[in-house]
Amino acid sequence: MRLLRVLSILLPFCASPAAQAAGNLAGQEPIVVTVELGKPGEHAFVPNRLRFETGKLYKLILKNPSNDPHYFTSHAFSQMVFTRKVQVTQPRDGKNVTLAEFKGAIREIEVYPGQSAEWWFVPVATGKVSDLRCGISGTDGKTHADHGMVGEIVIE
Ligand SMILES: [Cu+2]
Repeated sequence: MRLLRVLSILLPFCASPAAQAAGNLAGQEPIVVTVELGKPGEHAFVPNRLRFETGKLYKLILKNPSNDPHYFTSHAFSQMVFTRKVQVTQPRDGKNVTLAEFKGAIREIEVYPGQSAEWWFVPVATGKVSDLRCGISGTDGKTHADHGMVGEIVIE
């Protein structure tokens, strides 16, 4: 099984201090991927197709440039990654300042209008999932997903 093979590669890195020198994910430069949650007048993920590779460290920036809160929810995806941390950041004096850091398994992230969050993770299983969605309900009783705020994630 592919998941087990990747875990068997990753786990020794956590096991002993000696191994950290060679495979320390904390010291690895992340691959930065940005997804915008919503755009003016439209509920959508931009882009709505994401591609990652197992064993690499990613910093997924979830940026909400719209006037509505939005969720980044994919339960299938959350089962296929090892989360290193989630950070809440805010621009201050031209720099991005970290306000808070969360560790542990993450299932979904909500980002408020004009704000952003960073999900740092390492994919540990391959596959294609199409349950990425924003489940927030609008005043019309429909969810943002009903309006097209859905997406697909491929892990190779
Ligand atoms: Cu939404």
